[in-house]
Amino acid sequence: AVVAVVRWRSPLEWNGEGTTKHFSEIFLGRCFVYTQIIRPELRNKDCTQIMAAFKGAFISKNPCSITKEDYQPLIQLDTKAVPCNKTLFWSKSKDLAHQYTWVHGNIFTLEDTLLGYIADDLTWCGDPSTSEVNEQSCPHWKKDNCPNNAASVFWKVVSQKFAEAACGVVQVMLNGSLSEPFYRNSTFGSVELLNLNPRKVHTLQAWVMHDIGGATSNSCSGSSLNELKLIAMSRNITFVCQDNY
Ligand code: N1C
Repeated sequence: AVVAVVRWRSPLEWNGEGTTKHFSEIFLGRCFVYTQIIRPELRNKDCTQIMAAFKGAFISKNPCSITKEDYQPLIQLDTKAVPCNKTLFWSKSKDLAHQYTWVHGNIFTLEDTLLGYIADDLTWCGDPSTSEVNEQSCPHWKKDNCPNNAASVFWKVVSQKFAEAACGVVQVMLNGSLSEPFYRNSTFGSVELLNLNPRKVHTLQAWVMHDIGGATSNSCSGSSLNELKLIAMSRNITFVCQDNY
């Protein structure tokens, strides 16, 4: 007799942390908190449909070959844009930026929008051999040489959309304690800055933050901020910089 040996293929092992435990419950919980409580004008959004579109981008796929197109069905479900003059970008200053928008109440980072709010601090990936998320491990972009992993591509896609939608004056909070507060390869430098629409955005205002009680600095006159200024100016966007805001 011929015996077919069907081997169960277990998910590949990667060097990064696996999908956040209780991913689906956290996803739905955050989606309902956002659409029912934080922005009740979104109360008719279908969180189950949003999660299905999100998972559809990476479930059952090679987690290192995710494309921007994979996230298009999800992006199309999120329609609400931030009002003009209310967009805040940040780079290497996430916690402070979020504390600021939380206290201020009327200025928005990407994590104050639906998709950013849901995905913030979560990890996720799939595997070609199953239709489940991989809770064991996910690719580490560097250690696994995997730039096109599910999370990195997601942040690229949503950051691009967030920047394209911005209008009026836009703000960016930078970390003045770093030698390069503006870093060209960051998401802000490589995606958001280049996707601002100069027909809609007239001014980019940088706030360079420093540790309270620490030394003040003059980063605005340094070479890193000058590089940002030149890129903004070449794109016909007025650049304003303020140290120690
Ligand atoms: O690479 P960065 O910062 O410059 O990206 C920040 C920039 C912000 O203005 C956001 O609009 O890009 C957007 N963004 C997020 O909102 C975000 N939330 C969580 C980009 N990345 C985001 N993350 C995760 O932090 C993601 O895993 C990414 O790789 C880091 C980038 O943080 P950074 O280097 O401080």
